[in-house]
Amino acid sequence: MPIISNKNYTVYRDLVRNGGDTISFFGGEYRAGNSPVDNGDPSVGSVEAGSHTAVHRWIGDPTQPNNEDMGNFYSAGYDPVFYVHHSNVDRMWKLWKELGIKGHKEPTDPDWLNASYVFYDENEELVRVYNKDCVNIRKLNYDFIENSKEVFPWRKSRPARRSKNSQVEPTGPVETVDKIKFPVRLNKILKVKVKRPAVNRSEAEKAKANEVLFIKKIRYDSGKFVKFDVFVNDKVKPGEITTPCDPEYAGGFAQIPHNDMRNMFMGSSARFGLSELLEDTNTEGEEYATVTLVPRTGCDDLTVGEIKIQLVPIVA
Ligand SMILES: [Cu+2]
Repeated sequence: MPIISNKNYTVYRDLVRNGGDTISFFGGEYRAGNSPVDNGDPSVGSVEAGSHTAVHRWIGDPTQPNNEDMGNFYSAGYDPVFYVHHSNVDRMWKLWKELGIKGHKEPTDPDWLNASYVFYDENEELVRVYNKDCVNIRKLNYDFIENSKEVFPWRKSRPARRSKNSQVEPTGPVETVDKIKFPVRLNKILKVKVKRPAVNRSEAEKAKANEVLFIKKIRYDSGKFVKFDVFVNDKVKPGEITTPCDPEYAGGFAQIPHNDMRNMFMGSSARFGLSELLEDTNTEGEEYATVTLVPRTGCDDLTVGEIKIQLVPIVA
């Protein structure tokens, strides 16, 4: 699949399919006083998890010992492209907000609004910047020069619905998730059936809550690049390959390494929006979803502690 169309599907996944609510888009909450690692593994947000991490990995130089500069936390900011790249992450935030989809709401918690950071300005003076001052980018005296959201090719990049006669029921037994002994090591493909909270939801029910797949308590060596992909209800015929442009591809979990944290294990989790995926794979009526985790790199000692599907209320 050409990289250019693949890219549009990735952005659609980041901004629409996997970013259906505040935490799914921005990521889990980090609170002062809680250690990130012990804090119940806050999830990665879709604004960061897909295209953002892929670009870090793609630009990082594989001939350097730690994929410098963009491919490692300590060195990413040495590359001038880092600032362009993160401006685009900021732009993705704006686009997500302006899509006008119910549930696309910024956090309103005062702890978040009043969180602050210090930076040096152009005069080498220390300045404190609050989250609440960054919500409205016009206050920051810049904008992105685009006024028609309709022009973005990714907006039309919802994967095409799979035709029923191209689907086959998988052969061979697949364990249900309650039979799996967690934590499970992802040194090989893991395929499990996960019970869904509801089947055949009406449009009114879908407007009230998103169906979300949670991969929780992921523990990984933060000194290396890790990535696994997640497929749901993949029923393509044997020999056919499911690509990131197909509806069965839920997304991936990927982390850029910290060079100074080799053999230090970090906790995280991931969320994947299922509502559109189930529609597009003709599987809304199935009691179980078949979830496949495919390790791609660095997963030999990565473990997963929990897999479940829940309804996440959509806050108006
Ligand atoms: Cu980044």
